[in-house]
Amino acid sequence: MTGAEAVLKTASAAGVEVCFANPGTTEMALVNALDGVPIRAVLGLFEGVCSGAADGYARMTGRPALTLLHLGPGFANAIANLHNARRARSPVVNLVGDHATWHRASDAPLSSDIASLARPVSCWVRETKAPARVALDAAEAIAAAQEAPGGVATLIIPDDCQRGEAPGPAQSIPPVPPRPVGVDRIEHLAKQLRRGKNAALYLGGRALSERGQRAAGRLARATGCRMFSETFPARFERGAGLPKVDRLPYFPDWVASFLEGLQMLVLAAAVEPVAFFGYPGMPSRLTPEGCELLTLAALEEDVEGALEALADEIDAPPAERASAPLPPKPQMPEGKLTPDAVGTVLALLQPEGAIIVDESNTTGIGYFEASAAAPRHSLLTLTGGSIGIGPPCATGAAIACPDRTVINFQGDGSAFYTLQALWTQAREQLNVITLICANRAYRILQIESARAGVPEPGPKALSLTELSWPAPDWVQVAGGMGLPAQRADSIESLRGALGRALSAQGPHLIEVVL
Ligand SMILES: Cc1ncc(C[n+]2csc(CCOP(=O)(O)OP(=O)(O)O)c2C)c(N)n1
Repeated sequence: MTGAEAVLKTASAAGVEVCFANPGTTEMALVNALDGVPIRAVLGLFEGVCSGAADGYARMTGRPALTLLHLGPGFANAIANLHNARRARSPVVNLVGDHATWHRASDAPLSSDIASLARPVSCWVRETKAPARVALDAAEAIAAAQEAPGGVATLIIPDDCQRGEAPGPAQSIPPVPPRPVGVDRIEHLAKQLRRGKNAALYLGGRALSERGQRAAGRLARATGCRMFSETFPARFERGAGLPKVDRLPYFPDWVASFLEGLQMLVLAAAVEPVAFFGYPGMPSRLTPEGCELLTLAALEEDVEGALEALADEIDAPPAERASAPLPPKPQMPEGKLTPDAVGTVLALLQPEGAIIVDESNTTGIGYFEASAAAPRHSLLTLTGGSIGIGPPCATGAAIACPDRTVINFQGDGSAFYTLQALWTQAREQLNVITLICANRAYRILQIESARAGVPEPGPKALSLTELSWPAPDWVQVAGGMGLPAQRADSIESLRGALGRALSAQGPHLIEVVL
């Protein structure tokens, strides 16, 4: 068997089911070996689509997909969304082809230092040295990606190691599971929470699963503490039947009023909140002065188990009796199609079990509140601030969950980074509805600039934050990629377009003109 066959047989035996690929000559042995394994091969027309799709897939399954990338330049194109995957702590396994070992010294045009590109976004990087080693390296990469809390593993495989003779696939290596939290810490935290201070649970990672939130809800009911999520959660289970969990706001002055008076912040698979950017005169750390910071579970620890143990320790009533009443549903908006109206229409129409990939940026500010009482859904956000995650992440989520409707609530500026994902959605006939929020601007940059004291930007500054000329025509863009598309410029037309898209199969795009 060749090294390439051994790698893919190893991956398949370890439970890998999908490969998001954009290959080249140095990956053709792996490409050809894909026909010999039950791994779905999905072509992305840009490497950032492959990496973002692997992230979305991992967020919905908890398991890694493969990406297949072409040497240093292919990997470089994938980096921005690997950065988001790293921040989401998504398990992802990158297979990167390289020149044959004997060809390296010639410094051929595509040669580069792939490992140096990979290190900043990867928790594990290795370059295979021999075909006899390659399957074992693949098994280790897959285990490393899944080691709690999850990360990006990058395996660089020279062409001759793919083509050379390998002894066979390697045995799967069981990944290191989340570490349990010790009884001492649970008892200490129970004592602290009982002191009746103004306390809050700060939830990230698996604390935002249904199980995590139910346990957190018991704690909140029993102690009166608040609970809120990270600003940009990787996956947040939400909607009817779950306790109401707030979300930490984005701007530091909003955070200051949100956290005012807080005396104790308990970290549950989240790290201490910091400002997204360094604003002059504002602190980097957002925890109020004098507020105690306690860790219930670090990122690599079993936060769901820890929340349950803590709730039991303080004798909190069980989840059934503790489930909070739902906030009221918002009214269907009337009048102009404002950003808030778009979010409210979406919240009112999204179906049971929807996966919402939210990269709507300024348009979606009101959506989080509006959707608190929506039917059960999963919310996936931009974890690493590197825009262009939405369309690929929605693609990967749809492949992970073919029976659920994926709605990509998407800023137009951000969509342009990875719009090739639409083509993959059409080719794979995925159930993704993309709502393009066509404000035809980088609105957040305009807002940040005004907040920094520049109310009237000059013509050059304006030209660098405006997309209005030429006005992008998203209906044509979608048509060119093979997707049916509609345009909505009023609340009525948005309701109609979304209703039609929801009752059809396959991908759709709606350009929402704001
Ligand atoms: C990779 C990357 N490039 C550039 C930026 C800077 N940036 C942040 S938001 C943004 C514009 C977003 O525009 P859009 O998606 O239309 O949302 P809006 O702000 O208009 O709501 C830009 C360019 C970034 N965060 N990441």
